[in-house]
Amino acid sequence: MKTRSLFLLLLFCPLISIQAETGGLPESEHLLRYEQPALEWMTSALPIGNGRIGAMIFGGVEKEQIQFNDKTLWTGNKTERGGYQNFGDIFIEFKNQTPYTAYLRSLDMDNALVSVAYKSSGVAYLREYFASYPDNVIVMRFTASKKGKISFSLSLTDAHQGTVVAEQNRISVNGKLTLLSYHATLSVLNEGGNISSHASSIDVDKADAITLLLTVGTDYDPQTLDYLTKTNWKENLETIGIAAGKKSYPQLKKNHIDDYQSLFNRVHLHLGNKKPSVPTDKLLRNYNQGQYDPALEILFFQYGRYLAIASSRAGLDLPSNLQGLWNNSNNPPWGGDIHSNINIQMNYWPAEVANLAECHLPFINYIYNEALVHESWRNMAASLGCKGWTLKTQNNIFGYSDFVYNRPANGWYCMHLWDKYLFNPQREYLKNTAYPVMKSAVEFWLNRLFMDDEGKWIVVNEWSPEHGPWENGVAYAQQIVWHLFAATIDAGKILGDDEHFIRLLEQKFASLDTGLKTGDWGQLREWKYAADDPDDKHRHISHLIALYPGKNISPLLNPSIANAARKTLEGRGDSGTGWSRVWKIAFWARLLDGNHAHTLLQNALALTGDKGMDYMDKGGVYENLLDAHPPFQIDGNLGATACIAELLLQSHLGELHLLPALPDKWEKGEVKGLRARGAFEVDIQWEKRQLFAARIKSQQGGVCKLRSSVPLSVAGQNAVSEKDENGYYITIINTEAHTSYRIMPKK
Ligand code: FUC
Repeated sequence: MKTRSLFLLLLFCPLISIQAETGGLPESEHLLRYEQPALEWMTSALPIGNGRIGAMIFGGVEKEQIQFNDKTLWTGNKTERGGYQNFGDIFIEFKNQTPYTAYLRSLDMDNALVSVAYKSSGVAYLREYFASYPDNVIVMRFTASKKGKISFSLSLTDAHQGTVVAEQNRISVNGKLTLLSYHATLSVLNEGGNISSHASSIDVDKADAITLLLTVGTDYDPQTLDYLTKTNWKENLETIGIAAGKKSYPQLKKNHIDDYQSLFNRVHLHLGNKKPSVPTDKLLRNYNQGQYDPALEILFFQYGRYLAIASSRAGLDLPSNLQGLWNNSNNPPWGGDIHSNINIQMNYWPAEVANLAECHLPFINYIYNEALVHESWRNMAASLGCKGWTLKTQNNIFGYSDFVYNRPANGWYCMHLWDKYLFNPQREYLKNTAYPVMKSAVEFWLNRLFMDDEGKWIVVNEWSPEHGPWENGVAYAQQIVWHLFAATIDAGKILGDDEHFIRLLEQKFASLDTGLKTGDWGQLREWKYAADDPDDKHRHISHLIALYPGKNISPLLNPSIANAARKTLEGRGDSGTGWSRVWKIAFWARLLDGNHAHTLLQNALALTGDKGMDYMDKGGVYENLLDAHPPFQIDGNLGATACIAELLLQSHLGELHLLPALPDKWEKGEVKGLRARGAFEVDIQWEKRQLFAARIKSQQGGVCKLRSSVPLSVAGQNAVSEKDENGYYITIINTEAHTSYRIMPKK
């Protein structure tokens, strides 16, 4: 053996053995870690999920609590609102594990794995938890460094009045809610020792290692007209449990990690930082006390991606809700519903840009099903004397919609359908999924427009969520209808088989009020008639929807309107609920003001312990980095990822703007794997706040227009970089499909 490798071996040997002995903390780059068990569900427990089922892990040493959910477990039906429900808890009372030392609890985002490690009486204990998408189960594994050291009593509580029965090595639960029935099975697989069952609990005595498998399900099916599955759902759950039980723990873990990493590993963000050397709660506290560390911002960015994967996977056509899928209450805030006036949309902002297009599908398919397959949203349009479909603000999973009308939500939902196409143009998808839904929404609005004295088409009687008067021509509605018509015209032209309709739509569109008007204090008007209060700090800023996620306000397009948007934002201030702070990151990014956007990012990362309802300015994050409205609401987490991406890459104007809003604090860094409209994948490196190198991977070929603040050259191409009237350089590449282009600043 060469001296150097021997040296390395000696150097790393002690490390390896310490790790094996303690079970160790995962060596992950993206780790939330804590040196104490979670005390509270909302603020400190750690989430796992496979897009359908999930759990919150507390990590208590003597008493472990694993609260679990199934995204479909709802009370209510087509006519009764109901609410998203807690499924239940698993409690494990361990024996002989106190006192303990060296406690570590972590969520490893690189592997989607929660771990708990500690030592007691010379024994190192390790627990691992994950929710597997490929095997469709929640897996829990307990090991110890010595044989025969695992003894506990296991029980499961159903959050409703179902029956809980323990038999042999299984605890099963059966129950029924308003419409849906549910079932869960928890199996105990022991290596060594003994297990015995009692009425509703199981005892494990002196085992070497234990694997617990949890299968959970309901008879919900979003594709059938009565929302009930026609399959043998309980038998299927049994089969899933049996199949998982036949696999070894390493095999289950490998399946899970391979699947998860195929999504998570697509995007990397580095901000010239090192891995945090302190636990996450400390990191957060330090950050809040002025010890700036971009490592926290990276964790926040990647946490949104982790949570998107954990709460929304292809296969179940049901979007994540106000809490993703994590909920420990049978009366959660707003019923844990699907809220249409910002929240559900924000949940899906990261899907395309943060390279998780598959995770968008539950929302896309939900929109399609509710708009075209089920009746409720079409009936609502019909009851207003209109064609097409529309909805209200609060929505359960059975098409039931209440609270006030939020008619423009149909257009806002269609932005998602259209954006999905722009990021990955697929004709079949456009023709069969997006266009029919978009056209139907357009038909609704064609019935609700009237022409005002100035010869403009105006939307009748709308609101600006959730304040002020109902009026004609409200900016929120006008802007959404503008985006809907613009997108539908583009879509119709691409498909080329609906010419008559598109011609008619173009005529309307030409005289449509854009909802972009400035007001008396230089602001963008929220209402056409009512005055805007300069001191209004309302959390919703719906009249800037054309700035983000829309595309019709930009300093590059209409600078005076963009200035008015800036005035509006200055008026609204830099505070707000969790999601409101996050939305403002994107607004400032789109105004190309990276520093102001970064202030909002810092405000979004305000550490809070507030769990009570607040509508004003108590937003931030909890110790476990879950976003606080307050209370916990996941939109702020998922939205933040998309908004951070807007600082580095924007593509809404039909061009790839590289580093459009880089904050001064991000002096040096690298992002890999972001996606841009036009089917491009983008890596960017920067140093001294200037672009250093980039790589554009063209997936489908076609023209790629780059915007940058420095002139660029493209390796192997004769691309010219020309300065435009805004002082940016424009570089055009004619790309070939499946080809990468290396970009450098011109010397
Ligand atoms: C909207 C917001 C609230 C909250 C609720 C779930 O109505 O105005 O702040 O986020 O949704």
